[in-house]
Amino acid sequence: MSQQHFPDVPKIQFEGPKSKNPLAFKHYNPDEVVEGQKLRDLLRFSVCYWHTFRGTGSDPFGPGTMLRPWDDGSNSVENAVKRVGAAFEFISKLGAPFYCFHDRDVAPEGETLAESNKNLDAVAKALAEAQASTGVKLLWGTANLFSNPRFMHGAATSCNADVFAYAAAQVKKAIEVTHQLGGENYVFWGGREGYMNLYNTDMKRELDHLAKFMHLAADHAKSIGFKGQFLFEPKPKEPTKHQYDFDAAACLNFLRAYGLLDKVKLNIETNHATLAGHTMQHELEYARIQGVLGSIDANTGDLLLGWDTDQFPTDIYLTTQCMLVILQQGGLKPGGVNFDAKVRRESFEPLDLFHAHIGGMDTFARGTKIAAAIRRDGVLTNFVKNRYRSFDTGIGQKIEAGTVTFADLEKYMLEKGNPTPNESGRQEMLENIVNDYL
Ligand code: XLS
Ligand code: NI
Ligand code: NI
Repeated sequence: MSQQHFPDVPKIQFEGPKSKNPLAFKHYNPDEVVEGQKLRDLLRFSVCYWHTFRGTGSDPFGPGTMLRPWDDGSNSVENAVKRVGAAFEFISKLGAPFYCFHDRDVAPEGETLAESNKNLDAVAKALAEAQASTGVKLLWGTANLFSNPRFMHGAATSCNADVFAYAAAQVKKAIEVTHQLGGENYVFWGGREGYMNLYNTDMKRELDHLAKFMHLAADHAKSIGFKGQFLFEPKPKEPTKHQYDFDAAACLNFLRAYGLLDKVKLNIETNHATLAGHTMQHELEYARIQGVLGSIDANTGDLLLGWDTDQFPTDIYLTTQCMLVILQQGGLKPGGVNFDAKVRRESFEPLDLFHAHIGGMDTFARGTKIAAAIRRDGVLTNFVKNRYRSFDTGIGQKIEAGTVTFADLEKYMLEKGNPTPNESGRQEMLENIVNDYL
């Protein structure tokens, strides 16, 4: 691989918290062991192809701003293959073990499905070679079922059966390429699977179709021997007014209702949690307790802008809260921490891609160590355990065991008269304690 796209950037090294070198990790030491795992294996960082190598910096008010000297701006396969070189040089210099892509990020869409498949095969060959020469692996693949105008009414939930068929063919190919490249997961984000207005929508039929689509995908994966984990990515809105994969709870209800729970887990994204009116910690914890926390798309929104701004995570509180949940389940494997994040429109130089990812990785490494320290001391777990102790013995134990009726509880309370007095929830004290660890 020719090392020529980022000539001024060396391989990023861990230099420790005292370093002032902006092109070094201060906190992410891939070999450091936390709760029995090397940070490299615990965090499984991934660079996303779409924002990092295809993002132009355009917004609704103006065109792209990004300087990407390796990219000639054409839609040719040749350009796509050249971009693979730049991408893998970037990912290797950064030291991220994984990357993720949509079919249409890596290879240009052709005039026909056959031509698009051929383009994808050509670029997949270059990706396979780049993976082999750098050791970078594929965390997950997915299909872009939202950009092309054919998907205006959705893909699996389109009212047009031919569009369903087209989407199925596209996902079939995307799963095959993901399999061929050793991808460890496959993601469904329902781009336009939702509605703008119920006047023209048969919601029942659309949900049935979405479930049918996932079952067909799982069947196909089985038939080709793809053992990767399927992941469903919640997002409440944008581009549609209501997306069917609204949040972790809605996704879980969907998976359970349609018999997909043993086939699909969740890929939780921070900015999507915010748009759903939840914290990321809530979404992660909800998924975890239900056994479906598969992977995360790490980013953050801006509370003053109401859309998916996909900024890099730089908030240590946020990553600490994420890692409290992730450590509780022992990591995300085979999932990982994918930076579904983009540099700002004003950060248009290639170097900014390094600053952004280094910051994200360091912020997660810090969050991991802080969360591990909190867990080691047991401050939160002990408090929570003690808070619910009335369910460990006596009447509480009987309630949990399911051995009492409403009549029994009435009798108990009539005899006792009044409940044992409540105790403080001590929220402020706990917030102060968490601050002590930062
Ligand atoms: C968009 C989603 C998308 C998925 C992959 O908001 O986050 O990038 O992660 O299709
Ligand atoms: Ni995402
Ligand atoms: Ni997103």
